[in-house]
Amino acid sequence: MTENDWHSDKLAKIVEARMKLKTRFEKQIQATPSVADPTPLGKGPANRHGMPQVPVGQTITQKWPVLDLGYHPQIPLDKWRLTIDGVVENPVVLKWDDLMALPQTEDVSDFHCVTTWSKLDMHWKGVRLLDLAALVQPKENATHILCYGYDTYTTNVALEEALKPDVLLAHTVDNQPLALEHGGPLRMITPQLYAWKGAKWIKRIEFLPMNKLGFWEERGYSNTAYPWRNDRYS
Ligand SMILES: Nc1nc2c(c(=O)[nH]1)N[C@H]1C(S)=C(S)[C@@H](COP(=O)(O)O)O[C@H]1N2
Ligand SMILES: [Mo]
Repeated sequence: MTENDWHSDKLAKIVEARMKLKTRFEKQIQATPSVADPTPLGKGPANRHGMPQVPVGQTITQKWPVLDLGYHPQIPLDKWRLTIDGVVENPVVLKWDDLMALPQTEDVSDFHCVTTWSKLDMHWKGVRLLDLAALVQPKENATHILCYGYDTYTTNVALEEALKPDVLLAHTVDNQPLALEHGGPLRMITPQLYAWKGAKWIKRIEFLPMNKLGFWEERGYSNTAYPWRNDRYS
């Protein structure tokens, strides 16, 4: 086998596992509020998902504010690692080159911060959480992920949200490398949930057989964070 054969064999396996995961979670994904809510709260023309352009209580901003715990960890790419573990068949620790060798996805999506600003039509590039899940293969009992940042931040996401095709581990935004203050070199984005569900400076994704609250969820933020239900605090 040449290195190329090995590489395309690995890719073919990821694509096959991705299809299986999609099938396994399709019903749950179709039932989420950002897909199936008959009375979504918001205003403006339909967005790319048939939801209102802006969720209730949000104002469009052109600027991109920075929100975090105040510490911006700097990880050189040669030291950078992403651990994906928990209830999975094949836990992995990815180096930067491993991440870049995975299928790369570009997507345009909106960013809704719970502090009431929304930035529309951001152009992202990175690796789908779905493809990372295909790589590690969550066991049958996996229901959630808990994401960890290099700054000690944590946030939880249910798998039916995390496996949506626009959930990316992003390294590039609007054709520029993701800036440190926005979570560079790599952050997660969850365009169909409030933005605190996307960990900046992501270092670990743990698949869990139950729900486990993250940093803000423990402090009264909503477990589910659906923008079109004004689902901010619990
Ligand atoms: N690692 C980490 N990720 C984080 C946070 C954080 O404090 N640490 N803050 C969250 C919150 S509350 C929001 S609103 C978004 C903000 O992303 P931005 O600073 O790029 O606008 O990142 C989320 N991800
Ligand atoms: Mo936030």
